[in-house]
Amino acid sequence: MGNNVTQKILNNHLVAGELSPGKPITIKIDQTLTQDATGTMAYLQFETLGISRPKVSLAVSYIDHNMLQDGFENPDDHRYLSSIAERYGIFLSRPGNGICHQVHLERFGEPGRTLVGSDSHTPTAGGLGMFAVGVGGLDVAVSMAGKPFHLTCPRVMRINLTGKLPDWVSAKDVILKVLSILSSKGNVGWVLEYGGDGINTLSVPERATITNMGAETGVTTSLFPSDELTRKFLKAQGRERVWQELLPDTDAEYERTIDINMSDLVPLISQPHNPDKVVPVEEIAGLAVDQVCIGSCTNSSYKDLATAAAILRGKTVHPRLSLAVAPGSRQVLQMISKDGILADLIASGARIMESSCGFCIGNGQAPPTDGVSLRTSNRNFKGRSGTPSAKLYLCSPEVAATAAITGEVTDPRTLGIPYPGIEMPEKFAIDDSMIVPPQPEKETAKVKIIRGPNIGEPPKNDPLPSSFFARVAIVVGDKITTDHIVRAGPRLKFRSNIEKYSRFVFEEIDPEFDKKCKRNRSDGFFNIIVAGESYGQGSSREHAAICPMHLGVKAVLAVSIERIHTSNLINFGILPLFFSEGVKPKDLSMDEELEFSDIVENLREGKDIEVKRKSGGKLTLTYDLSERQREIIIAGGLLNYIRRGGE
Ligand code: MIC
Ligand code: SF4
Repeated sequence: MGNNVTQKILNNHLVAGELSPGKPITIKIDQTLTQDATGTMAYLQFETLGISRPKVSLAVSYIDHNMLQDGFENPDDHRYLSSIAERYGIFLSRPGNGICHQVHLERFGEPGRTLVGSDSHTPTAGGLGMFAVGVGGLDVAVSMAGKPFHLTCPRVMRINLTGKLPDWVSAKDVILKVLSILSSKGNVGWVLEYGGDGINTLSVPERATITNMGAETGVTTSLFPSDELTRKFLKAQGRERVWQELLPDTDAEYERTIDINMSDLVPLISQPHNPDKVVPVEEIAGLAVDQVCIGSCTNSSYKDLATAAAILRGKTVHPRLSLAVAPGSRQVLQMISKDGILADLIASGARIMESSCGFCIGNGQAPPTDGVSLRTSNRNFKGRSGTPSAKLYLCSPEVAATAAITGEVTDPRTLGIPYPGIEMPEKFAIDDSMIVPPQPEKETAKVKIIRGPNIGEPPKNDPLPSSFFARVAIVVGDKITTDHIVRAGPRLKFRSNIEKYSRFVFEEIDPEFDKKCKRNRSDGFFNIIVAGESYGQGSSREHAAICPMHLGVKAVLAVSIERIHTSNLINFGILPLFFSEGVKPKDLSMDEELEFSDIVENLREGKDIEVKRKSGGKLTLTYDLSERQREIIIAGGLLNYIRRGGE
């Protein structure tokens, strides 16, 4: 039996374990990336590991998320990150150089290599044939320390693309179609591997749109083979030397296959408040729109912006709405400014934003009250935009630009103009002057790390007590995202200060949560979070585990928990537990008191956890943890575990 692309890369990087789906394995990591919003915490933890230089072939620190600088906190974070990069020999992509995933694709990604990044959209690099996984900051720090990366050997699903995208239908519609089939839950442990004749019509930036938003299905990663089109992209980026062919064997096997004929696709749109609520655009045509935002790591390539500009050329943005455009990288911005595309956008009335995450993470451009905002980004969770009552729709640049002219959701096929049909450029503008490369170690050993007053301490935790009392501090429903747990937007500036950030945990759901947790702690109780399905969906922000840890949360009891968040909980010593048959989250109530006994012994023996309810009766809780993961929790988290010599 032959190998698929995923198996080939994993085989080449396997350190320990057996490549059998569902089994724990460790792999060698070639590259790491961080961004500023998760990076400060990643590097605070990296510093405690006592390593003088990263032990991976390439480590890049991007500053792209937190750019508003409405106070000293963000610029202090940027300065901390740049001093860390200089001191430890890490590439630094300076503010203004672009969104991490777009820049990584352009300047650093290499087919056949492994990448971990402290951002859930790291699989964007899968568009180049990389095995790229989004993880928490601590996992990146540990990878930089040269430790192999632990994961569950994935099941591989082939997404078989045939046909060719019709005019006005684009790569975004492919991934929206995939999301409509797979939904955003129940896909933990899978890899989506794209194949079929249809991929020969998709350029690398288009493939990257697809692998990027694959994150919304909850899979481990998504990837394309590396073929002649990959070579063409790398050549256009002046990096043909890193190209290698990587195709599945003709007799490669997949656990599941989904066929999508791209010729049958129509423009799609995802409705509030989850990316998987996908319908054809024509179904909601006529809906009045207040805002259009084009950009984000999903759709901010040269082609995306050139397509939008061609649609907008000679027209003015509809009087009802505001159009924001954020180019994905400085390379994209330089190119569109040289060939007049930027001028077209400006002439149409577009508001040109910095090359950064911006609106996508609620860093400015909040929509009006109850506003309808059409975005080319990948997440439309409630409140993410900064306006809790806003309704976010996710669509392609074609659909977004069309709505910017008509003022309402409009099927672009009805516009009556020829499809722009923009090709990927033969040559991209290459200018790495905003990327600071590492200097020799002897020259940087004395570089001073600059910490502003908002840069806190790396998180600390005690080992898990074997027996303790806890109170249910919150009961939440299904699909609670990390945006619900700890908001980004205006709270982003506290990413390096756990003490402060912790005050805002669950602020939209229960503004008293932190106070309750603190009160329970002073009464001698730990805290428990009770949740429904798909808890922790979305971002990789480990703060969604660190802040609860800081507030004395010892366990999350849920119906199911998403992959990255599960690892983050484990990394910070919080037990991810599941209800046994027949019990539901709503069977537990707020403030209910629970007694946990002999947990450490039970965990070591792999036994279920029995909890005594003060209200009477018992609760049996289960878990799905490897022996190593159990030991990490017992140690009080990954940092403690490693300091004690754990691998
Ligand atoms: C996101 O899109 O939610 C983010 C912001 O990029 C996060 C990381 C973060 O919270 O800093 C992600 O996707 O991991
Ligand atoms: Fe940035 Fe948005 Fe992409 Fe996250 S999803 S990396 S916030 S552009």
